[in-house]
Amino acid sequence: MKTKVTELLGIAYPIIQGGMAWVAEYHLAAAVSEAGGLGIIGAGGAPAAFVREQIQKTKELTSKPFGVNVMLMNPEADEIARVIVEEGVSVVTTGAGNPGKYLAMWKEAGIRVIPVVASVALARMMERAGVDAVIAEGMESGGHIGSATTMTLVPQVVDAVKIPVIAAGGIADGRGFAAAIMLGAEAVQMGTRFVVARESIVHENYKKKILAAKDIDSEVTGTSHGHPVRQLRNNMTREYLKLEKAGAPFEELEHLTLGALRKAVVEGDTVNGTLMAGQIAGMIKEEMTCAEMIQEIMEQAERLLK
Ligand code: TUI
Repeated sequence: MKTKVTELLGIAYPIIQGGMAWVAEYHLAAAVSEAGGLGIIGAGGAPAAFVREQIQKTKELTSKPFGVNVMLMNPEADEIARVIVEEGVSVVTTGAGNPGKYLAMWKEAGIRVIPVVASVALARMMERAGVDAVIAEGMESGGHIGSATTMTLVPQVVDAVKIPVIAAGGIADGRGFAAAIMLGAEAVQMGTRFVVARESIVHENYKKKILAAKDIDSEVTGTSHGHPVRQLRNNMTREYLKLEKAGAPFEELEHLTLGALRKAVVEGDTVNGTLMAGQIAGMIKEEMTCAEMIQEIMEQAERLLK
């Protein structure tokens, strides 16, 4: 299936894997790229040296295009931005901020730059700054989110900019893919579905929680201090929301979440870890390889779009 995004990125299918912190490491990224989508290494809060190693390991597993996601709150974001250029990565996505200060360097290096935006205003600003496309991410997504839903954000961003728009948030099958195309998107980005890919190194306990999740099993923590994060309900979210409701200071809340994503992904702590996942987790029932997933989604979508 050809779209402006498959052309822009040199990939077979317009499916991008979300650059999830801790989750999106080189095995997953390489598997998605090998399957014809765009695999992405999620730099998350990792040091620049670790990101460089991840890039090099991905190159050993695939010769197809792949990307790196820069989480802009990372204290080493400046160094990571340079590592991406030095390693000749072809696509960069960004999250949780405005990547403006890196654009000139990345564009000069011939890198395709695709920021995640959660509003029309940022999408417009990014287009003016010269990015190649934007990912419009709705609040159905897991992790750090904005406040507009995918259904409302995607068509409004599509109307506001001329560059291609990639839809994210709440998409995990061919129906969601087809709906995104109907809203004017040129590709989709999926996160939660790839967390449970066979090639994903995420702890079995975390995967089981996603596979068992129902439609209303996620909570949004951190709204009171401007960093809303969607994750599956557990002991951690119950504690957090109780404290947040009581007006606990940011430092106390932050203490609760420190290292909690790692705890969930690496140690499989589903009680006190942060099980970031989108609202579509309730629909995901089976672990599959990335290639199986992408084939299934494309077949279903192409049938529907006809
Ligand atoms: O970035 C994400 N999702 C993430 S980042 C992350 S790491 C983390 N871990 C623990 C606590 C908090 C974060 C986990 N999930 N998605 C992309 C995204 N970007 N969603 C929303 C935004 C966004 C928000 C505001 C992008 C730009 C923005 O603009 C602010 C500005 O400066 O204009």
